[in-house]
Formats: sequence, C-alpha cells, structure tokens
Amino acid sequence: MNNRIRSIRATEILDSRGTPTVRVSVHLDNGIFGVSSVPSGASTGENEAAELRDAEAGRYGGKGVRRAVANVNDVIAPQLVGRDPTRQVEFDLAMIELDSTPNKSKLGANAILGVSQSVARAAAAATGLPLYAYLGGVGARRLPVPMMNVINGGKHADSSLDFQEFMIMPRGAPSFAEALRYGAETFQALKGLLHERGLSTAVGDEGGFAPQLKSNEEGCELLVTAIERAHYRPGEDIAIALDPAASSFFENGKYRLTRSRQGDKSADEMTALYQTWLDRFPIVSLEDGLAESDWEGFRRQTAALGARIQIVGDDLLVTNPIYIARGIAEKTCNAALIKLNQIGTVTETIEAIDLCRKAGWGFVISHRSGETEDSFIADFAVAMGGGQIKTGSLCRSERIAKYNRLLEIEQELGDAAIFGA
Ligand code: 2PG
Ligand code: MG
Repeated sequence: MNNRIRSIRATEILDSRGTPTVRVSVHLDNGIFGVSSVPSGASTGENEAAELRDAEAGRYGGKGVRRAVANVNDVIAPQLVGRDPTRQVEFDLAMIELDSTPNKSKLGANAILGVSQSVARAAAAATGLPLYAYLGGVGARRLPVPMMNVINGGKHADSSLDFQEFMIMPRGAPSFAEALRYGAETFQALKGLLHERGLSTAVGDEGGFAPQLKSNEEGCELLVTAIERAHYRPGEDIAIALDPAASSFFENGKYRLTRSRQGDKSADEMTALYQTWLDRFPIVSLEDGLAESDWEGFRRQTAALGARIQIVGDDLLVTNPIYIARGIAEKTCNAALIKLNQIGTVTETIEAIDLCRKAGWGFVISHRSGETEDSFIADFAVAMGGGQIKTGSLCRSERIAKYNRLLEIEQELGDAAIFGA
C-alpha cells in the first residue's frame, strides 16, 4: 500500500463568528485524505501561539488568513509532501523547525495546526482506524463529562455578566448520551425560566444565553433553578463549573466587576468570594478565577480551594509545557485547560497532557469561542482519556457537532465505553 502524502492544500474559510480561519486537506497517494479546520479564541492568553492574520486594510477588517494559507501551500507543503503521515511527531517537529520562532509567529499557529490535525486525520484513515483509536490506542474508551456553557458573559456576549462562562456538568449521568440529554433538558428549562422572567433568550458566541442579570451570582442561582426544574438534583446529577476568564476584567492590579457593579477586588477578595459561592452552589470546577499574570494569586487560591474543587489554568498555562511545568512546581492549579491552537501542534498538546498526567492533575479538552464544524476535539478527548471536555452550549451546530460525534463514538464502542473521570 502506498500511503505517502501527495498534497497538502489550505483554504480560507469562515468560523462561527464569520471570521476567516484556515482549513487544510491532506491527500495521500492512495486517494485517502484528511481534512481539518482551525478554531480561534476571543479571550486569548497573552502567551498563546500566534495566529497569523493578514492585517490587510479593507478585507475582513484585517482578519483574513491568506498569508497563513500561503504558508501552508508554498512553505510547509513543499517540505512535507512525500512523507509518511503516520510519523506525526517528526511531522510536527519539522514544522516547528521550519517556523523557527518560539510562538509560531512566522508561519502562524493557525497554518501549522491545520496541517498537524489534517495529517493525523489522513493517517487515521490510512490505517483504517477512527481518529480517537488512532491517537489513543486500544485503551481509548473513556467518554468525557461535558462542561456545557449555558450562560455566556464577558467577552463572549453583551450580557451584564463580568464572568464569561456558567457551565453545567452532568457528571451523575450513567453515559455520555444520558449526560447530553440531562444537559439539553436543563438548557430548555433555563430558556423557559428566562422567558418567564422577561429576560432575553438570545445566545452568545458559545450558544449560552446572554441575559441582563443583576449580578454574577444570579447566573449560578438560575442554573440551580433550571437543573431542578428539569427534575435533576443539583450537585448529584448536574454540577456547576465556572470560567470567569478573569484576565478580561483585571486592570491595574484589581479585579474590576464593572458590568455587574460589584466593585473592585483584590485576588484574595476574589478567592473569598468564590469560597462563599462554594457553600451556596454545587461548584466543582473553577477556571481562570484570577488573571493570567497573577501566579501568586493562583497559588494562594489553589492552597485555599484546591482540596475542594478543580482549579483550572487556561490563559495562565496556554497548553504550553513550559507554563504547565511551572504551574506544577508552584502549585498554582490542579488542572489545565487544553486547547490545541494555544500551542499549535498535536504533538506538543500531547506533551502538555503528559505533564498533567504525571503530576496527577486533571485536564479538560476545550473548544474555542470561534469554532467550525470540525469535531477533531471530540475524538481527541476520547483518545486522551481525561474524562472532561468543554465544548459549549446545547445549540449552535459548531458546538453540537462535537456532541454528536461523541454520541457516535460511544455507540461505536458499545459495552467497552466508560463515562466520566
Ligand atoms: C475559554 C475559551 C473557550 P476563548 O476562555 O476557555 O470557552 O474562550 O476561545 O474565547 O478563549
Ligand atoms: Mg477559559
């Protein structure tokens, strides 16, 4: 069988916000191919790998990706055509070398990740395996508990909420399919509740509602009421996870809760606020409760709350083995959010996850607020086996595509499937 790479082609497509992004297809000599698209964040960490945008006035507000596309077609492809697609690590290392910058700013992390993911897809197809089995091996059978972002604030919506994500986690469900049903029913109950209170049921970037609430707390109160209304037990059947994305309201050393008019707070005051919430709401996970530069605040927060809940670093760690290693050494968190496009290759993402595993940390595979119909992360979550995924609300097809793919994987695994962390 001849399965060398015959061609690598990128195109400019649109993401779920109508912003350009990169899609790459990798074709092999035997006609097999793999296609993958790259997502894009809004609340991005400062140390993320660089997304290459054209900055061309008068075209997509400068956000075109024709340079990244050209880098795939004219720089990466000529170097990598003819190779064996199953050599993922060699492939990714070759692109890192070709780029030669610490943050992939020359070729663009969007260009590099598009190739990295589509090569993995082509290799999986060539070996006759589903992507999760190709990347995860025979032991890949754990379906993740979803963190479903049903109320959107911060940079993802024009709501009155400083905090970006209020998520439900149906971790008491017996299977992924049931977890999805618990979540979808709660989402509908929440819609009814908002409607009755005369609040907007319009949705934000990740498909969660974006109402004008009086306080951030009200977001949690609504979740608990919606869970009960859908006939589930808060805490037991469905827990709550939060991503305040605190870098987005951190200014001059203060956490400024301006939208909700809750004043300015120090890191310790924020941690104290979260602590009061832990007693009132069934919160099990807190991501970016403090800003990305606030390593000391994170350390203190993990010391105070880390025994009770999962403390997740997203902007703080940016899926980068260097920052994750520092986080482990300084005990700043006990889990990492994992986004392939924060680091830019499949290989480095797996390295980041390996560090988490060795430290006994949790890890959560995550989408971006700007997504496409690509469900790569659904397979990736099962392959890595961490038992958690964050991929948005219960509407908008770019979010649902991942859930539907997970349903398919669970069915395919049959009795071998296990659910949750
Ligand atoms: C986050 C992500 C995904 P963005 O902060 O965790 O929900 O948002 O993609 O905008 O960085
Ligand atoms: Mg986050």
